[in-house]
Amino acid sequence: MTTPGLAGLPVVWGEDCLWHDPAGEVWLGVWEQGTEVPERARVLLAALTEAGATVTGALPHADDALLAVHDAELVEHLLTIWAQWEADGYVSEYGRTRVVPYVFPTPGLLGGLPMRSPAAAHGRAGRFCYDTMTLVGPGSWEAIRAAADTALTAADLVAAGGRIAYALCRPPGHHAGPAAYGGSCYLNNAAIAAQALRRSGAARIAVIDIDAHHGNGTQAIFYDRADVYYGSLHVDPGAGWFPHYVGYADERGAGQGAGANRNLPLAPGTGDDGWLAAIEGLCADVRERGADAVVVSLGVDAAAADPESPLRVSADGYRRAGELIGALGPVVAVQEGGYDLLTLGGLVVGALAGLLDART
Ligand code: SP5
Ligand code: ZN
Repeated sequence: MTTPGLAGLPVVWGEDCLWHDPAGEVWLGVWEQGTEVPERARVLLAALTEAGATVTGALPHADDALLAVHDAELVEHLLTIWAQWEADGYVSEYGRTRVVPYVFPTPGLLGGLPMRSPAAAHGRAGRFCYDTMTLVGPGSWEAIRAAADTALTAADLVAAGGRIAYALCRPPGHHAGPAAYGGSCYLNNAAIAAQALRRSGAARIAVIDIDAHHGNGTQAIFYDRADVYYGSLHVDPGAGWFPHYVGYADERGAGQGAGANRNLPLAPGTGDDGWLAAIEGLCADVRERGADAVVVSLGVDAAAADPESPLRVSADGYRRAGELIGALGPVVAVQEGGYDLLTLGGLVVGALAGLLDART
């Protein structure tokens, strides 16, 4: 007999999030099993239901909410690339069952020349994608779009006066930038929710990203803005961890956004004490700046058992993180990473219970 701990918590869920099955990832040139699997969502849904949360369906939202943070070309690419890949015979003639890029238009390749849209789908595949791990296949777009609707529906609940709402979405989003996708992320669900909250009248938003990895996409989207603070704690990219090139402490924002970006890189092996101290540091920023609503990028891959990060956070650590963040104000929690199927459910339930229990 378990004690329901999430009574009254709205969990927004869209069945279409299950359609995306990357069927692996190409890592260091080799096709591997991959960890961002549909089963993650099933596990979370079961755990949250068991804990007494109220599951509510994701509602469709217009594309303008996506286009408020992403370039139209990226959205169009994600919408069309699989159909073109299939129609052009990459599956039937060459056995390439997923879209995997092989050429990337880096600044060094372009040398200052304008971006092109290559005629061949295998050339175009790398235009917006920055790694080989973020594959597109049948059903990917439906899930990508459903994940955004899930985050938007959760944002609506908080905009309407709710204190907490949770978006049970996949694929995750925080590595997706204005015109770039990677890191198992395609559209930035958390950034889309944050911008929707701005549009519904909240003047100042704080995004707190507790996924084990730096949310380079969210940072890029809001880097020059003062109205959306971005704070992240994550395994130090300088110690050899994804996303390698971004997520350093000296990235503090630019222009109007100078000072509104905070990165707290953590050494591999960091456990509850160091991790929670960093969260408290981000919370202090938010209290000082003020925020009308908080978006939490709720990845639970900093947990000790997770295969994708070397951080060592416990289930109790996640609960205490929820208590710290929930005290800041209304919260939209958006699911990001978290890959250990055996512990995933308990970690998210703990974090959400902490948010619910927080004293505001
Ligand atoms: C949302 C999110 O958590 N994205 C994680 C992206 C980091 N992925 C890095 C993957 C590195 C390769 N993993 C290989 C695991 C051992 N096979
Ligand atoms: Zn992560």
